[in-house]
Amino acid sequence: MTKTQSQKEISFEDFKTEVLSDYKIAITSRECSLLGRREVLTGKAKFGIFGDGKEVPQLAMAKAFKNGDFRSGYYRDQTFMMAIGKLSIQQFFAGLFGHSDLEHDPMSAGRQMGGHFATHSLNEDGSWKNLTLQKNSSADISPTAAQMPRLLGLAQASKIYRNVSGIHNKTNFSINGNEIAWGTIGNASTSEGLFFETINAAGVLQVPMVMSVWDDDYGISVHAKHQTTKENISEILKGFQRDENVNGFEIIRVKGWDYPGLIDAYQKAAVIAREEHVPVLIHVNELTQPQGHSTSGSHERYKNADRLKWEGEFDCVRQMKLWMIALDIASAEELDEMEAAAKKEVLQGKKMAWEAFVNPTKSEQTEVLVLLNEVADASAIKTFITPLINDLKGIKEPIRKDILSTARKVLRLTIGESKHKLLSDWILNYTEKIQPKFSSHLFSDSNQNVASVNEVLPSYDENADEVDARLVLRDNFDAIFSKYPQTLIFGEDAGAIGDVNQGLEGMQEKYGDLRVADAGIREATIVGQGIGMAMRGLRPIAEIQYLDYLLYAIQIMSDDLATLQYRTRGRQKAPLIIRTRGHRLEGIWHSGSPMGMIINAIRGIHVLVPRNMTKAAGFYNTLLETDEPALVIECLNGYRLKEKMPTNLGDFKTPIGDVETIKEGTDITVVSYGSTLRLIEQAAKELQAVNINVEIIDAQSLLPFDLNHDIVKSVAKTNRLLVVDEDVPGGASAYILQKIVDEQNAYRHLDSKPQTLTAKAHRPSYGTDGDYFSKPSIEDIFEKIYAIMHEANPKSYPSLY
Ligand SMILES: Cc1ncc(C[n+]2csc(CCOP(=O)(O)OP(=O)(O)O)c2C)c(N)n1
Ligand SMILES: [Mg+2]
Repeated sequence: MTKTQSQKEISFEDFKTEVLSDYKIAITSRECSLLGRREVLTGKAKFGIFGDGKEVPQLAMAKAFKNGDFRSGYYRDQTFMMAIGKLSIQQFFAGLFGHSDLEHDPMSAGRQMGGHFATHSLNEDGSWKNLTLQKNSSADISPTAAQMPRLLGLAQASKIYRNVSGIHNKTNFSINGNEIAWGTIGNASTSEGLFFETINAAGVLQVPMVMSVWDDDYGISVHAKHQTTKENISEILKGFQRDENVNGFEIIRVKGWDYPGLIDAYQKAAVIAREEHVPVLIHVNELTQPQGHSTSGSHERYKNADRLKWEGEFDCVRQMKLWMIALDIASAEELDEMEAAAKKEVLQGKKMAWEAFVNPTKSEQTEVLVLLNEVADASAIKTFITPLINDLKGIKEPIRKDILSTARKVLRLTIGESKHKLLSDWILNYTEKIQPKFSSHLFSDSNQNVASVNEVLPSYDENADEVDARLVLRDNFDAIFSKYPQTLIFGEDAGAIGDVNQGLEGMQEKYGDLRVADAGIREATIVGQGIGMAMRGLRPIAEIQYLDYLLYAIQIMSDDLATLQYRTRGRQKAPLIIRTRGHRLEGIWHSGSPMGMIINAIRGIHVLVPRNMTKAAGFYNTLLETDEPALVIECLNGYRLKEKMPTNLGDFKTPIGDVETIKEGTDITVVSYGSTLRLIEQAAKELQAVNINVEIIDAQSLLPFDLNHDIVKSVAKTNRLLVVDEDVPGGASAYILQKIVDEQNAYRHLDSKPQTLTAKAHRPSYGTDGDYFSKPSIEDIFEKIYAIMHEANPKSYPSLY
């Protein structure tokens, strides 16, 4: 009896200690929110969005969260991050101030506003850490519900690791697929399509995902009655509930201020997800927002007195405190003392974060002031410079903009003076040192980036047969799947029938339906699956059936995938390959080539536009040797054209960022890519007959573009330039023109106006005539080039019209 009693006592003691330690995290987090808001209102930080009112459920989630698990959440989760030991007080404030040093703000090095959390999956050199030894959070982004698509992939990775054998280096990422992906979302954000798309897909895929909805009845000022049918997300998702006969979700509802209830809910959810690989939805309701949505407004404007009173009473931290007192875990006085201590600690942490933030800039200010005084002393117009110096000197806590803009203003005043060079050197050095803090890591800096891969030409048997080009792709995919066990492909019709153009024919039979899989019609989450799985060490290829439907996924590519390396300053990566097919075929939604929109939306992802399937296959082979994301657009009208079958399948590599001259010529340089090149080749033959000798360059990759500046060398020879594509006027052709004329300085060599020839501004019309009157035709290309030659030499090339 005593033994049992003492065991019980010991366990009660342990329990007490654990609860008190949780409470300490909750009040520390709350204090950070309160002080954080004040820092914004006094002008030290620019914007604040905090996790107050959501503390207690996050403690429960953290308890169930294990090493190897991943979070994909949003800006309310500071308490969770603190509870898993990945966010200190000082780091919280460094993020709020926008400290551009990763040592201080490990979430994004000041690139994201505070409240956007991340852990480091990568070492400084871009290599993977062992993710099973740490708790992981994918990097948050601001667009509501945009954390959802990747959540699906983070969860699916566990399923792949558990069920697919032979994956290399698996133990760095998974231990038998036991990892859960934990999603968090606000109640209002569940109105987004991405939320519903993800929920449905997770139910279909049966992946270990625990989805928490933090429900505070509001989305900024908009009440649940405008957001959610029946004002209740778990009620309307009831149909997803699994039963003995059919798969689905486990759905749990719990009050956000009920600490023991929350702990039970999260423990239960974790077992279901981890062991059974069944997704769980936890609807956490009755949450509050003690300080309103963010620092940009006050909630008294839209919450009535009753609501505000209720929020005060049911504040989850207050309720936890009352519960602790009722259970005799601590007295009110003891808890008050804890709160006072937490307040002090937070204040101290904030001070340290502020000093660390301003001290480097203060010493830069001192340095530039010494220099500026020297420049002023030697200047004939010292009286004009001194006020600028005094203004800078007067700033107690300068930012870098103050320093640099003063130096640059003084520079203009000292042209021709003795110290001018000293100052200009300083400005250049300073900019070179500081600019990367804001601009580095758009792409991978590692030794596996695209620049690290050299071209390997396809090799051929002497009597190699010409085959349907889709077979080159198919056989190359076969080589890829056997060479890289961590690769998998999925998309609409990609599985059983082997894609709509049979580029994956037979692959599912050979490699199984986890590695070659059909997916629902849900482009955004197909890409999301890819992002999440790539973040966990797999090499997914997400297939989007047609380029025109990439628009459904462009948001997530732009907001999530393209920014991932950048927004974590190189501490997370998702080397996802997105495969699609496009350019001209038939009608508005099967002929699109909206390349300008794409390349401008997804800086941070490589965009590759192979002209045939051998080139495309070579890009896949290259990409699998790199650690960067890319979009590969195959030519929709090229699958049945004939190409020779290479012998080195899986090994030949198309270089990224290299152009290829596919026909040499002397009169004009024509730059294009993709399907259009075949028309240009035909037009060039016809132009040869009238003595116009065209040089044709295949850009091959739009991002990056002609890294060696080979096109300008061609223009230097021909002195004329035409860019042709199937995009709208001013689309990708304008980008290409800017690259060549502006960046490569081709204007110096031009004897004729550089021009573009594009599709019409409208979507391409249906049928052969629709194509002829919508997209550039062989005649259009012939005549455009002829007109340029006519203008240059009307005698030799008399006007056609
Ligand atoms: C796509 C998109 N639209 C609008 C916004 C602006 N916005 C930021 S938070 C928010 C409300 C979110 O409410 P909820 O999901 O309930 O989360 P809460 O802040 O209440 O925790 C809105 C509309 C955004 N960030 N992204
Ligand atoms: Mg809300």
